[in-house]
Amino acid sequence: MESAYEIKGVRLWPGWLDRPAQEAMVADIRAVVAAAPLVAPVTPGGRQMSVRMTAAGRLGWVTDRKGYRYDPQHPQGTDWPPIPASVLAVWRALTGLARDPDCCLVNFYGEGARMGLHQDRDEGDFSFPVLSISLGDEALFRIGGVERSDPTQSVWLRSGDVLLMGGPARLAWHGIDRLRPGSSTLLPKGGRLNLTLRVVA
Ligand code: MD6
Ligand code: FE
Repeated sequence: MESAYEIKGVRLWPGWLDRPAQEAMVADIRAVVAAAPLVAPVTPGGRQMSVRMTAAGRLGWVTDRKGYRYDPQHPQGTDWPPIPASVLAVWRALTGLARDPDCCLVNFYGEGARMGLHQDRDEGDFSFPVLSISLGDEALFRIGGVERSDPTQSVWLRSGDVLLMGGPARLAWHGIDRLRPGSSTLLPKGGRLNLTLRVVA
């Protein structure tokens, strides 16, 4: 692993997961997706998001015409599968918290997918951080401040990188501008998985 560093108050651990750990985690996420299939979410405003999404844990974050919310069930009407132990281990190691996350949101980026600048603020208790794990193709992450108009910086997230948004950076605006297709061999058909772990309270 390279050494950890901070960018705009966000802590980054480049290469926290080595290749075997990444492969094991992908296998665990495949099992999650088998139980809770990826869906193409629609924003409350009716726009199709370019990522496909599912979740694990007590609650999953969903969006549709009715709004953004945490829901105890997948849109298909089943409970979400449990958060894999491999994923919980990263949360426990890097947050040091006794409290486990309620939600592991799973975002899949195919070619051309992106994530507009946003804040994660549907959780209800911002004293807990959000932890993010990147798997597969490299992605250009943009991070700003707590005001939408604050200046931003960009960093390429690579497979195995882990990022923690906590403290003053918890409500920072952030997004994914683009992927670098073909930059990783982790997912045989390409693309990127991003896992975000949240305490919903
Ligand atoms: C992504 N990440 O990396 C998008 N949210 O694909 C996020 O939206 C995110 O990296 C909250 C905390 C950390 C993140
Ligand atoms: Fe986010």
